Amino acid sequence: MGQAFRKLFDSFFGNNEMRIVMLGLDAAGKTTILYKLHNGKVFYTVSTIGFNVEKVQYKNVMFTVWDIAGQGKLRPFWRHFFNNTVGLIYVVDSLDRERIGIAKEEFQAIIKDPFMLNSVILVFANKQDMVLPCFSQL
Ligand SMILES: Nc1nc2c(ncn2[C@@H]2O[C@H](COP(=O)(O)OP(=O)(O)O)[C@@H](O)[C@H]2O)c(=O)[nH]1
Ligand SMILES: [Mg+2]
Repeated sequence: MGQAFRKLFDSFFGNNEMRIVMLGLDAAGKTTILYKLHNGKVFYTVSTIGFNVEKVQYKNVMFTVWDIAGQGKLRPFWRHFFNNTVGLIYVVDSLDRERIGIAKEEFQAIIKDPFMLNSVILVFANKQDMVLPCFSQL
């Protein structure tokens, strides 16, 4: 997965500085993906509104990552992060069938935000390595 991600980013992005937000429900795999971009340096900031934000610089791309709570509590604060972002990576845990509806609702709310209207969007169906063994048992 890490190799594929690195190749994707290397081919898409030039040298301009840009900001990308990576969002998803907790345990979707966001932090793991960040660490797979292993040239980057991950640092954490605890914001005043009480949730953890991770940031990593990979080449010329600054990623800001946080968990979507699923109850819309953080929505009023999104615009502080969405401003000036060129893209959204929305990470979904392909195994988490129970919360797929919540993941969908949150995604729809995010892409309706006025700051996201011109953003490029990637929905990353994570944990595919676990999905295939499930299918083979059917
Ligand atoms: N099988 C599998 N597990 C993964 C994958 N990505 C992340 N995980 C696991 O999912 C759990 C949550 O990952 P984490 O990166 O902390 O999720 P976050 O809350 O979105 O940052 C951890 O136990 C990871 O090892 C993947 O592609 N496949
Ligand atoms: Mg995390």
